[in-house]
Amino acid sequence: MYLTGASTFVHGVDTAFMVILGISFFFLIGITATIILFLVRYNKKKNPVPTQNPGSIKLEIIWTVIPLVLVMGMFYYGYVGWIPMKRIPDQGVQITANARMWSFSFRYENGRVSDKLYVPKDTAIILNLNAEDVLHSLYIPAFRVKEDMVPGLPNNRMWFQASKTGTYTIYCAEYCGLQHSYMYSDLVVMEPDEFWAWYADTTAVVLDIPEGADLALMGRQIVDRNGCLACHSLDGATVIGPTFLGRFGETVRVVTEGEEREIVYDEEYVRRSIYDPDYDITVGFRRGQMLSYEGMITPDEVDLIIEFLKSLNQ
Ligand code: HEC
Ligand SMILES: [Cu+2]
Repeated sequence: MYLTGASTFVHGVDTAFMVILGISFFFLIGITATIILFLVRYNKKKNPVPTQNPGSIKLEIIWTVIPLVLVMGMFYYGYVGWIPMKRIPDQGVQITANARMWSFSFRYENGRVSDKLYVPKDTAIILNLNAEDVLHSLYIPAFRVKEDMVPGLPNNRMWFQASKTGTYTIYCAEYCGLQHSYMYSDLVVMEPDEFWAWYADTTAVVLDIPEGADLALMGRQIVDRNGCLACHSLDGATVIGPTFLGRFGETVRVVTEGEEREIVYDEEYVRRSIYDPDYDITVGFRRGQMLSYEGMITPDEVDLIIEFLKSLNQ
């Protein structure tokens, strides 16, 4: 089963893994058997006078050469599995993967942005990795790929090629703060024609609100999708940022350009908090924790978030 993996890297990584696991098992069993054999054969009752062994060149050579061959074998399989990951092809679908505390987002060359990674099957996918705040790591276990995302590191890239359609999990594999364990997303592998149709569907970029839709519920989905709840609770508790519960329409104390002032928590305030979070800092909280969602959340989506926040007061 392990020969037909979800990506082209699975075979190489799994082969190296099985070789190392096999050698480890061979020694686990061999050494355990030798211990038991020696316990029986050379215990005090059976072998009352210990024999001095002055050394043996032959033995020294054997136990140097055999392990050398084995570790070189492990190295070979490891190297052969790893080198294709480092040879990033020139041609492929370029996607920018963006990480922030504590969510991923993916930007395509035509400007489409998504919180899940959608890719076509049997095509080289080149991810340009970008971390906005701290170290993150993009890990797709089913694909056997993982690469650290380092803030400010130029040419931070990884690539892979999917062999099977389906949905796989993407994890952040670098501890990046309190809600690190909530930082995951999906990788959706589609047939190429299906993918290109999705890619070209720019109407999806413009929000389509069906008649009679529950705006607050749509807002809730946007909040979920963007990972806001990692920092803002819905039950009144303070997490990293202030709670969303019962705040809309209230008066809040904020620090604006060093001056403390009172301001009404209204549409304008929410919009500014999302696009320019450091402009007003809610008293009791630190600046720089929330990053701007400019370019990630459209103004239409902000309106829906506002509807959701209002609904929390009812
Ligand atoms: C990494 C943590 C974090 C994430 C993620 C985050 N925020 Fe914030 N947010 C904060 C902090 C901290 C503050 C308070 C400091 C400030 O005003 O910038 C804040 C303030 C706010 C405020 C003002 C709240 C008040 O009571 O004064 C709003 C509104 C807000 N965030 C909305 C959002 C929305 C919507 C999202 C998701 C799109 C989001 N935040 C994602 C940390 C976060
Ligand atoms: Cu992370």
